[in-house]
Amino acid sequence: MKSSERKVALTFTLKLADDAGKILIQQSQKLFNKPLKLIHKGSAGLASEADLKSEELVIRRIKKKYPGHEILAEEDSYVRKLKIQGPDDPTQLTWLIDPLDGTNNFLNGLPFFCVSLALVKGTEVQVGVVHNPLLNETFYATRGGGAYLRRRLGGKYQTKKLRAPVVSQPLKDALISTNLGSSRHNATLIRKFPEVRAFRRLGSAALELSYVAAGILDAYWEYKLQPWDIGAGGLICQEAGVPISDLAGQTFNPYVPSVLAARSPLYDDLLQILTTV
Ligand code: LIP
Repeated sequence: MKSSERKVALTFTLKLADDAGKILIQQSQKLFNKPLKLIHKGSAGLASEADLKSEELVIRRIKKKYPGHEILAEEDSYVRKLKIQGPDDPTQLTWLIDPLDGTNNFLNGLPFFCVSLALVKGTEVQVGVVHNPLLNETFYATRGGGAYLRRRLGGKYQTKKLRAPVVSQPLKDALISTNLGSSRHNATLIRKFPEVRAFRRLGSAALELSYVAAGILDAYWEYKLQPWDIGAGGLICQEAGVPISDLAGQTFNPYVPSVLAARSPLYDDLLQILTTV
């Protein structure tokens, strides 16, 4: 993909994420007074009217602008019972769509959720946008073009380039987000984990990765994720220069369901702990 094509795709994706975010705000207003219709997806969790409406807009716009591209969207893939795997063709262009990442937060009224959109060639993410409509914060990146955070605060727009912080802060001072405590983590890991400043469990993989890229969190890892959870946030980390891989230390690939992102040199310490405990 040419850099000019990535730029066009980025402009399109930023607008799309913003419009999908407006749907989430409307749905959040509706949720204030009455519950939304829910879909129970078993082990795949919950979805709501908000997820469906946001996803419907995103798919419709992508199909119109890029009719030749593949689409892998969270709710649609559940309905179509798609087997989630990477493409055989390394040149295939696929959109990874999470119309509402942090559904549980959203439904409980916890204001930490986003729209996460990524365009991937083969298994290599080309464009990624993570938009938090409540905070008006958008993290975005293009392959080779850097990662950025744009926000609107008090009516003023600010944009900054994200660069991996080089701080030799020890693990005991790190602020880490992970789903420690869920059944996906074994009890031994929790018991044996060295002292850290604090653990968080924020509930939106896309935002958590973006927060590591921005230096807001020192590290994030999680197991059993889906490509639409980590595609955009993964590229944002890579472009910010933050080390990211799967939990076996292999190069980041959105189709591999585990992820570890941490600023250097914590990344090495954490990988060591997570692969040996
Ligand atoms: C969720 C993630 C969350 C993770 C869940 C789920 P959803 O995405 O971002 O952090 O723990 O497994 O995938 O379902 O809210 O879009």
